[in-house]
Parts: sequence; structure tokens; C-alpha cells
Amino acid sequence: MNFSLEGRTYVIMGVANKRSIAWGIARSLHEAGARLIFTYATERFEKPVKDLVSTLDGQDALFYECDVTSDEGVQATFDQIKQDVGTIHGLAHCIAFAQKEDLQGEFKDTSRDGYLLAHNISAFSLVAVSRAAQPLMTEGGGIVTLTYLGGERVVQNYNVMGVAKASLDASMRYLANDLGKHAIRVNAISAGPIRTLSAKGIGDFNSVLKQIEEKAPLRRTVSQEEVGDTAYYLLSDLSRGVTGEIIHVDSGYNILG
Ligand code: NDP
Ligand code: KAL
Repeated sequence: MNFSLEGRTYVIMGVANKRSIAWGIARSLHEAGARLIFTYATERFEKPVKDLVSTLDGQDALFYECDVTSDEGVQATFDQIKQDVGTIHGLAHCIAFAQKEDLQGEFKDTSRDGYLLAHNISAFSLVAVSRAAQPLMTEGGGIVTLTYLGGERVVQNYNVMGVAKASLDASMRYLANDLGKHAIRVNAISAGPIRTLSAKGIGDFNSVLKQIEEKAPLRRTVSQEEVGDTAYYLLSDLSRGVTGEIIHVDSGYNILG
């Protein structure tokens, strides 16, 4: 079997800059020969994303604005992609957001609006984009999302985002069940802590990283490239029997009691 992604097209959602996990995934898929389509939340990110992608040799990429909080916006994006390329073979969903004030203190103090916003952008968006992408995945394919351990157990300060990740994980499994009959597999990668724009300004991130270096079985943190290569596995035929799964790319930290 040939595990190259030559001749296949994947949508990458959530590149903010070169530190983004989505960018690690883009590089792995590019190296495997895939054609890439990038979406960004607002026009503000169009130029930075285009500049980054211009560093990928021979990549004939396409770019679309897609704010996942708008059903019409998501539908319009995938309608346009359908018009421009026809079939796609997969999607990497690397999107999450919560208000800063909800990522500190006690979870019980989360406001209704903050709770709904985090769930809207970080969990429902997977449902919205999967539904819109399905008609374009005429040859089957894969959908991958990014989750974190804080959705499985309590992690200090992760708060409402942990509850949103639990919802994302369950949504991933229900989507896997619905889309399996169309030969579409849906999986998640649970990444260990990586310093990205999202993680910036979050108190104590250094001590979180230090804890991984001291305690995780591999005694080191993970990189965007390592997450990218697991996404390549999940989006290629190498993983053809795998769906509804969460793979931890976290130096083994999650096995500790
Ligand atoms: P980044 O800050 O690089 O990426 C977050 C992305 O979310 C940005 O590209 C941002 O888009 C996008 N986003 C936010 N709101 C919207 C919206 N309304 N519509 C569309 N896109 C939106 O951080 P990461 O690479 O760290 O995050 C990617 C994923 O990885 C997230 O799901 C995160 O929870 C997960 N994760 C991260 C870990 C880490 O340690 N970094 C660990 C485990 C999981 P834009 O820039 O265009 O605003
Ligand atoms: C326990 C950990 C420590 C950090 C706690 C919370 C992290 C939450 C992640 C969440 C996605 C961060 C935000 O939503 C940040 C946002 O409020 C402000 N930032 C922005 O608006 C920037 C400019 C844009 C690009 O960010 C987004 N997201 O759009 C968790 C650590 C150990 C692991 C992490 C960081 C997990 C994760 O999910 O990212």
C-alpha cells in the first residue's frame, strides 16, 4: 500500500503563526505530498498565513476566511472550496477559544456567556465543519481535531476549556459513528502542552512544561512536528481501521496516576 498523500487535498483550520499546532500538521502533510487549503478566522490573518505557506516548496495552496461561529460562513467556505477544488480528502480542526477570565480562578465562576462561547468555538465548530465538509469528501477520508487532557480530568486553570474539550471528544465519537458509513474517519489527538499563541500569557505555563519534563515517561515535552506526524498517520490510509479514537501525543503523561 502507498501511504503518500500525493493527489489528495486537506483543509487545515487554525494556523495563527509558525508556532501553531496546525502549522506542524501542515508541514507533515505537505512533506507527504498533499495539496493544502488553509482557513483563518479573520482577514487579519490572511497575509501572515499566506507568507508562512509561501515557505512550503511547490505547495499550490488555497486560502479562505472562515469564522466558525457563523453557520452561513462555514457553509459558504465549503461551498466555495467545492467550487474551486471539488473533492477533499480530509480536514484538520485546530481551533479553540475561551475568554481569559474563564481560564483562571474557579470553574464554578464561569459565566453563561463564557461557557457558551467556549463551547461554540471549541466544540460545536467540529460538528459544523464536519457537516459542511462531508459532501466534499466523496472518496471518504479523515477528520482530525485537537484535544487536551483537561477534558478527561481536572487540570488547574483549564476550567471551562476542559468542559468544552469533553464535549469536543464526545462530538468526535458521535461524528465518527455518523460519518463511518461514508468512509470518513473522525479522530482526535490529545497533545501535551506546547508553547503557542493560545498558551501565551497564561500564568504558570512554564511550570506546566517543567512538570512534563520531570514526570512524563519520556521526560520531555512534545513538538508541533510530533503532533503533525500523528495527524499524517490519522489522515492517511496507515490508520484505515481507526475511528472515534483519541491518540495522546504527550510523552506518555496521561498514563500517570
Ligand atoms: P494557536 O493559537 O496557534 O491556534 C488557535 C487557533 O484557533 C487560531 O488559529 C485561531 O484563529 C483559531 N480560532 C479561534 N477562534 C476562531 C474562530 N471563531 N473561527 C476560526 N478559528 C478560530 O494555538 P494552538 O496551536 O495551541 O491550538 C490549536 C488547537 O490545539 C486548539 O484546539 C487547542 O485547544 C489545542 N491544544 C493545544 C495545546 C497546547 O499546548 N498548545 C495542547 C492540547 C491541545 P485566528 O488566529 O485566525 O484567530
Ligand atoms: C492547563 C493549561 C494552562 C492554560 C489554561 C488554559 C488554556 C486554554 C486554551 C485556550 C485555547 C486559550 C485561549 O482561548 C486564549 C484566549 O483567551 C486569548 N488568546 C487569543 O485570543 C489569541 C490571540 C488567539 C490566537 O488564540 C485563540 N485561541 O484564538 C493548558 C495548557 C497546559 C495546554 C493548552 C495551552 C491547551 C490548549 O487547549 O490550548
